[in-house]
Amino acid sequence: MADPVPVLDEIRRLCAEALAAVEAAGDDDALRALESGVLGPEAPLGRHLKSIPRLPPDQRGPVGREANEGKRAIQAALAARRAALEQAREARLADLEWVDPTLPGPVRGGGRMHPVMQVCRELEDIFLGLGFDLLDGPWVEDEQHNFTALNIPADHPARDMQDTFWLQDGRLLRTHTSPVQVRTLRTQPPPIRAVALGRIFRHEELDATHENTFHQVEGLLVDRDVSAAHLVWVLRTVLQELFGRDVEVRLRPAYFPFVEPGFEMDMRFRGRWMEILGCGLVHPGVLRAGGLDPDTWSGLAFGMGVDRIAMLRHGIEDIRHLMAGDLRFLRQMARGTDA
Ligand code: FA5
Repeated sequence: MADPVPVLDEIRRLCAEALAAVEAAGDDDALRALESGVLGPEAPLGRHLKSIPRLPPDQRGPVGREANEGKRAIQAALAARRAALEQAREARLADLEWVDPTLPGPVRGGGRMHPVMQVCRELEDIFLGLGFDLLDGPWVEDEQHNFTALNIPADHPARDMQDTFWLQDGRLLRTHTSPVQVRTLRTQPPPIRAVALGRIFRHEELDATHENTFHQVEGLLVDRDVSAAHLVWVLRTVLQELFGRDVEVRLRPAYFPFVEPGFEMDMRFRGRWMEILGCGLVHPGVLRAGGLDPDTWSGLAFGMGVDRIAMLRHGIEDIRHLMAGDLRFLRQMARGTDA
């Protein structure tokens, strides 16, 4: 029969050791190991608890009380330690997530506007200032809008002037912005004063002034008694706004089936002439295709190569730089961080 005093001392010692170990435990795993190592049925304290029924009746009370109180104290210490560890973990996470909104933000390289887009925005501003509306048209067009309604029927040699990317369904990538003329005539009553800026596509042989993907600004003005003098005034005003007073341009007669008369305008660049636009007075057949009576209405139209304007603007010697996407090149023409 065991002497109760040494048993009680041993239980107290076991409990004190267990409580100290719980206090020192650094994580959940350590707490779990302690729990089974101290309170499990095969652990010393567990064995004492199990032995209570076999003790003499006068010892059962004190040993049982001591062992059960110790067990409860250890369980409470385990729960408290678990809660403290969890709190510390949350505090660490909160520390990591803490943001000081008063600190300056990270410095990022700002975007820059592409030189062609810079010219597009400037042209938009100038035309808006002259009272023109801004229009848009689809890149994928049909033959009717791109050619037929512009007086270029299927067998017309003028189709060869704009080598075309055809889609399998018979549609095409627009070869100029002039289809927007057709769309506008069909949907807007005159008087009309509108421009459309956008991307166009031609199956071109590439060189320093010819790309296969480039941009045009199409202009259309329809009113009564529109003359070539109005055309020249609009173009000269726009170019002077863009380049200043000393712009040197020349107008040459040219053939486009959708205007009559038709012209091309060149601008002096590095001592040579560079063609920048086609223009003319809207052909009566185009007005008629748009539902207007050519005896009442007349119009002027032009299509300007925006990429070539960007070349003149920045002194770029080869148009192929513009769509090549080389940032070292583009950064030289960067304007601000307003892109
Ligand atoms: C046309 O595209 C006509 N639609 C313009 C027009 C509109 C005439 C309204 C009359 C009335 P053209 O093919 O010439 O015309 O092109 C017009 C301008 O686009 C040219 O003057 C040139 O500045 C530019 N351009 C033409 N082909 C290319 C190319 N491959 N790469 C870069 N720019 C080009």
